Amino acid sequence: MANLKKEGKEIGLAVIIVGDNPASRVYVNNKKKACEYIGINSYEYALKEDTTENELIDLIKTLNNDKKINGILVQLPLPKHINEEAVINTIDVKKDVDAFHPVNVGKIMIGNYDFLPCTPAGVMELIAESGIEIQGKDCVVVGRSNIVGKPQAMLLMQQNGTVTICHSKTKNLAEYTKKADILVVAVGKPNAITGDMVKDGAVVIDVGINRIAEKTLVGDVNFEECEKKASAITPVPGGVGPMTIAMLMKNTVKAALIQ
Ligand code: L34
Repeated sequence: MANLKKEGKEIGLAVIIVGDNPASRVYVNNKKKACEYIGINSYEYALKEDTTENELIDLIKTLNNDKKINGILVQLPLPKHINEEAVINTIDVKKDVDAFHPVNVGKIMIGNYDFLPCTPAGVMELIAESGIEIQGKDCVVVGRSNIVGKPQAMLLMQQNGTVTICHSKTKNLAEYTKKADILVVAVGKPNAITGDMVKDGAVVIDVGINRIAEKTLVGDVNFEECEKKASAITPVPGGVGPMTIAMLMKNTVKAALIQ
């Protein structure tokens, strides 16, 4: 297996985690493992829950100027006393491997971008690698978050899908989901999509990760029911989550190349 470091390429990713959200801890650990696997130097900054916004912003400014750091990722969510927008706005646009900075978000909207946000990019990769065509398909995205729903809809549209965005105020959600050839769900609620809401032969992509018991993870989609109808469906765990991490690795390599 190729390994960047063994090939003499030094690439650095800074991962900042604030507080002790157990899910964030798992995700950050998985990111560090992926870095190790492909040979990216990962630098973890685990900050205390009571870190101030200014302290976090100062750390980002230091990392912006650090030559050995090519990518900076601030794991979300942040504690409530910290303004996420102010923090994201501080990240150097060229080191923004999450593509959350408004400049990068704007570039995606225009269609001329360096980085794509990792989760929607992972979904696009899954669709492409499965040989599923998007052009002309009815695509329904359930959820309108800045990190998944909105950019996901944009990417599907750029691939010539006909895109509908549904959200918590959508009247009669099933009416929309039943029309979807490609259904992407990112709402953070178990069983948000049941079998009766899915068209025969649909492609169902489940972005949700919900902890329903100490060790039990489920997505937003009722897998057992929807599997019977879907032509392709992603599981949770082992579906979109690992793709998110793969896309982070891709963005980090790209950041190093750009710099
Ligand atoms: N800044 N914050 C920033 N960037 C991101 O791209 C994320 N996201 C989301 C949360 N906050 C973020 C992630 O990294 C979600 N996310 C993420 C990353 C990895 C996994 C899931 C979500 C993952 O590894 N999922 C495994 C199971 C993990 C487990 O056992 O809990 C899976 O197989 O789905």
